Amino acid sequence: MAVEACEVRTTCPYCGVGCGVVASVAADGSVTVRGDSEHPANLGRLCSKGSALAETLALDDRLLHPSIDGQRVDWDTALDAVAAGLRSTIEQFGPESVALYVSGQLLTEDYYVANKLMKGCIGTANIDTNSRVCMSSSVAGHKRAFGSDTVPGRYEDLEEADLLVLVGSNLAWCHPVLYQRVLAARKRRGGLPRLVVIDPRRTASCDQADTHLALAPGSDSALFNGLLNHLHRHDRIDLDFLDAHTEGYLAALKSAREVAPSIPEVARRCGLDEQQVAEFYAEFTRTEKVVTVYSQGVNQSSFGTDKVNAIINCHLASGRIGKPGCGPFSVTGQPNAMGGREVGGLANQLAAHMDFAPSDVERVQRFWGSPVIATRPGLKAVDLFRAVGEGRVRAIWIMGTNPVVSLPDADAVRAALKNCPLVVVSDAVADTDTLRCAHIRLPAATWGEKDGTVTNSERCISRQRAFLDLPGEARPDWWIISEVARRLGFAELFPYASPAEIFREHAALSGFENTAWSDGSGSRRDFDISALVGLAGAAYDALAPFHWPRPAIGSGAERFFAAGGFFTGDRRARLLAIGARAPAHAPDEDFPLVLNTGRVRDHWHTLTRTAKSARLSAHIPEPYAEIHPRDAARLGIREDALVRVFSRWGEVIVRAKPSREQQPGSVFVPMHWGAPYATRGRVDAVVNPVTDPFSGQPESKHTPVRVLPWQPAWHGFVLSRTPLSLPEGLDYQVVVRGDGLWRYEIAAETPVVNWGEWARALLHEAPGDGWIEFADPALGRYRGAAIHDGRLVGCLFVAPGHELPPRDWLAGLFEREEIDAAERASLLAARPGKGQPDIGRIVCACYRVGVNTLTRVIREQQLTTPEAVGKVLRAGTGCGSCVPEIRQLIAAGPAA
Ligand SMILES: Nc1nc2c(c(=O)[nH]1)N[C@H]1C(S)=C(S)[C@@H](COP(=O)(O)OP(=O)(O)OC[C@H]3O[C@@H](n4cnc5c(=O)[nH]c(N)nc54)[C@H](O)[C@@H]3O)O[C@H]1N2
Ligand SMILES: Nc1nc2c(c(=O)[nH]1)N[C@H]1C(S)=C(S)[C@@H](COP(=O)(O)OP(=O)(O)OC[C@H]3O[C@@H](n4cnc5c(=O)[nH]c(N)nc54)[C@H](O)[C@@H]3O)O[C@H]1N2
Ligand code: SF4
Ligand SMILES: [Mo]
Repeated sequence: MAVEACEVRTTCPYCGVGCGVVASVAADGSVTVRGDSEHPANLGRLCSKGSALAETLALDDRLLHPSIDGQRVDWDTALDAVAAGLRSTIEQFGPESVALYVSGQLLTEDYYVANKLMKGCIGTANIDTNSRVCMSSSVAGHKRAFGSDTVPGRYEDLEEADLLVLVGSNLAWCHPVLYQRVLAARKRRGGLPRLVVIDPRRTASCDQADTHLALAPGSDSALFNGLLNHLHRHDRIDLDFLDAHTEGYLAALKSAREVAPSIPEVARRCGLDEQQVAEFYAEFTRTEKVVTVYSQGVNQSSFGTDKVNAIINCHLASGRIGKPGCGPFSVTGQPNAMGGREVGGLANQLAAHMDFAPSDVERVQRFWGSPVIATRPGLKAVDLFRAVGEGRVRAIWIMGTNPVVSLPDADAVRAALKNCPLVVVSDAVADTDTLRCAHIRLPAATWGEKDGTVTNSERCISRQRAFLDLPGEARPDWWIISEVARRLGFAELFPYASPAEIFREHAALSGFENTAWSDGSGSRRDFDISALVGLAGAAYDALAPFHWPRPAIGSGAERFFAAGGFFTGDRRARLLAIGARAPAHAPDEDFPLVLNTGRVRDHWHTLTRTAKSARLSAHIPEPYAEIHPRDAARLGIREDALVRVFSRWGEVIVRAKPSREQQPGSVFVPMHWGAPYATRGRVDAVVNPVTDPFSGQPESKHTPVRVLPWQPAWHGFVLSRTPLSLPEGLDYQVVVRGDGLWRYEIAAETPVVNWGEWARALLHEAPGDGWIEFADPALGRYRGAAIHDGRLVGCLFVAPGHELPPRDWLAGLFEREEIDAAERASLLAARPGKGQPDIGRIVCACYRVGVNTLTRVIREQQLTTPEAVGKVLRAGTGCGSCVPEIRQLIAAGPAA
C-alpha cells in the first residue's frame, strides 16, 4: 500500500491520564509513536503501554467485515438486520425490551449519538456503559456532595500538594504518567508532596510512599469517618466555608463519632496500628494542601458511594477543595470515561450533565426535537444483564466493551447472552468472549483509524485523530449508530456526515438554556463547552487540548468550588452522614479468603490490544493468584503451581504467586484473561454480582473464595514460530505472544499416551531428521523439538509437576539462526548450558531487561539505586514504569 508519510497528534487510547501521542507514519506504512511534548497531560512522557502502541496496530486479528450468524454480509444487509431486529422487538415487547451497553472507550461523538438514539428516539434509558463498573460510585458521590458530577481539580494539584493520599489507587501501574509527574515533583520539591498509600495490598505505588496503610479490605469509610472526627477534635474545621457553602456537617460528624469514635476503634476496624492511624490523621490535619486521589479500591464496592462521600466530607469540612494543591480527585480509568459522563452515557443520566428532572427532560427533548424521550432512568449494567437473562430485555447491542469478561458473575452474563434472541456486537477484533455470543457482528474502526474527542480525568478534552486508513470494511461507531438510526426512521435527527458536526451539537446542548445563576456567577450546569458551538471542520481538526468549562460567555474557571458555588439548588454542598458499612459478603468457613481483583502494569483490560505486543506480554505473561506465603503454606500451595480459585459463583485456574505484598486472608487475581487467551483465567466468573445501592457499581474487589492446589496429570508448554491450534480437552491453556513466537502453557487432567505423536501432530512435523526428542515415560517427562536447517522452529516440554525449564531461555534460542550441538543437548536436558543466558522474566519492557540480568548485575556491581542500574543496563530509563520493581530487586539484596 502506498502511504503518505505524515505525523499526526492524537491521544492515547488507554488510561484516563489522556496523554498526547505523536504518531509518525513512514512512507512504507510503518508507524512509530512518541509522547506529545505539547500536550498538557503528559508533556512528552509516555508509559510502557503508550510507547508500545505501534506494536498493536497489525490487522491479523481484526474484525474486518460484518456478519450475521457467522455468514459474511455487506453493510446494508447487516444494518438492515440490526434495525429490523430492534424494531420488531420494540413493536412486540415495547421500548424497554431493547438495550445498548456501551463503553468509556468510545469517543464522545460515538457516545453522543448512541445516547441520543436510545433516550431521544427509542425513548428508553436502557443504555448503560462499562463506566458503571468503573466510575459510577464517583459520579454518585460527586452528585450527592456537589449536586453535579464535577471533578474540581487539575493534575497540577497533585504536584502542588504537600500531601498526596492515594486511596484504592495503584497509580504507578494504572496512571503511570501522572504518577511519574508526582515523582518528578517530589524530586524538585525536596520530597513534597509526601505520599500516603491506602490499599490492602502493597503495590508498586507503595514503592516511594512515605506511609502505606494496609487497611483491612473494605474498611475505608471507617478510616475517613475517623479522620472527620479527628479534624473536628483538632479544630481544623473550616467553619466559615461550612457556614457559607455547605449543609449537613453536624449530621456527618454525629455519624462519624458513632462509627469511628476514637483512633483505637478505627485502628481495630481497619486492622491497622493505632500509631499509623494517628500519624496519618496528624499529617492530614496539619497539612493545608492535601489531594486525595481515589480509584477502584473506593469505587468498586457495595458501598463505594459512601466511601467517596466519606472522603469528600473531609475535604469539604476543612475547606480543602478547589484551591491549588487541594481537593478530592477521582482519577478516571478509561480514555473517555469523562466524555461518556458528559454525554449522559449512564442509564441514570440524560445528557450534558442533565438528569431526569422533568424540566431537564423537557429541555433536552426540545433541543433534540425528538419524537419521544426517556423520562426515567434505565437499567444499570448488572441489572441490565440480569434482565437479559430473565428475558425482559430481548435485544442488546454491545459496543466497545467485553462484558462476558468484565462484568461480575460473568458466567451468568454469558448464559444470558446465549439465550437472548438478538445480540449485536460492534468490536474491532475478531474474537472476544462477547463476540462469541453475538448474532450480528459489526466491524468497528479503532484507535488510529477514527476521529473524535476524549476527555481525561482533569476535564481536558483532546482530539483523537486518524492516521491510518479504515481497514477492510471497518467503520467508526458514530457512523454505524447513525445508519441504524436512519433505518429506524430517525434520519432527520441523525444528519451527520462527520464527527465535527456531532461535536458542535454536543457543545450546543451543553450551553442550551445553561444560563447564569441569579447572582450572575457562571453557568447553571457545570458542563458547558458552548464556546465551541461554531467549531467548523478545519478548526475541529486543529483543536488543541483544552479544559472545560468553556462557556460562550465569560471564561470558565480552572478549578471548581474554592468559593462554593455548588450545583445544588441552593448552591451549597452536602456533607453526608456515613454509617458503619462492610462488604456484602463476608468470608466464612467454606470461602475463607477475600478475592481482590485489578490490573497489571503492561496489560489493558481484556487483552484485545496489549496481548498483541510481545514486549507488553513479557512482563506478566500468565494469569496468577497472589496469596500470602502463610496462607499458601497452609494450603499446600507452591510458587508457580496451578491453583483453583473458586467462589459460590464460579472458578478460575491460575498460577500461584506467594507474596508478602498480600495480607493474610486476601488473594489478588488480575482481571485481564478471557477465553481467547486463557481457558480458565476469567476472574469475573468468580466475582460476586453485588452492587452499590446508589451507583449500581459492583463490588469487584471483595468476593469470598477458596483456593486449592490443582493437580493435573501433566504440565507442559509449547513454543512455536507459527500460531498453533491446540487439541480440545486441555484443562489449562494460556497463549502468550513472544517476538516472532507463540508460547502455550498447557495442562490437563487426562494423560497423553504417546507424547511424540501428540507433539509432532501439533507442530506438523513428520518423524525424522528435523525432530529431536527425549522421553522418560516412567517419570512422565517428554521433550521434543523441531529443527529445520539448524533453526529451532518449535518445541514442547512436558512434566508431571509444574517445574519446567525457563521459557525465556528457550525463547532466546529461537532468536538464533542456527543452534549448535551443545545447545541441542542442553535443550533436551532442559537446562541452560554454559554461556546460554537466561535473562528471566522481562522487568523493563522498554529495553527488554530480564529479572535474572538485573539481579546478577545488581549483585556483581553492588548497585544500590535504580539510577545506577539505569546507567549500567538502561533498565528503568525509558518510561520509568519498572523503577518500583528495580528498587525491590535492589532491596531484596544478594539473596534475590
Ligand atoms: N496497566 C493498566 N492501567 C490501567 C488499566 C488497565 O487495564 N491496565 N485500566 C484503566 C481503568 S479502566 C481503570 S478504572 C483504572 C483503575 O486503576 P486503579 O483503581 O488504580 O486499579 P485497580 O488495580 O483496579 O485497583 C486499585 C487498588 O485498589 C485496591 N483495593 C482493593 N480493595 C480495596 C479496599 O477495600 N480499600 C482500598 N483503599 N483499596 C482497595 C487494590 O488492591 C488495588 O491495588 O486503571 C486504568 N489504567
Ligand atoms: N474483576 C474485575 N472486573 C472488572 C474490573 C476490576 O477491577 N475487577 N474493572 C472494571 C473496569 S474499571 C472496567 S473499565 C472494565 C473494562 O472492561 P471492558 O470494557 O470489557 O474491557 P476492554 O478489553 O477494554 O473492552 C473493550 C472492547 O472494545 C473493543 N474496541 C476497541 N476499540 C473500539 C472501537 O473504537 N469501537 C468499538 N466498538 N470497539 C472497540 C476492544 O477490541 C474490546 O473488545 O472492566 C471492569 N471489570
Ligand atoms: S499513562 Fe495512560 S494515557 Fe498516558 S501513555 Fe500510559 S496508558 Fe496512555
Ligand atoms: Mo475502568
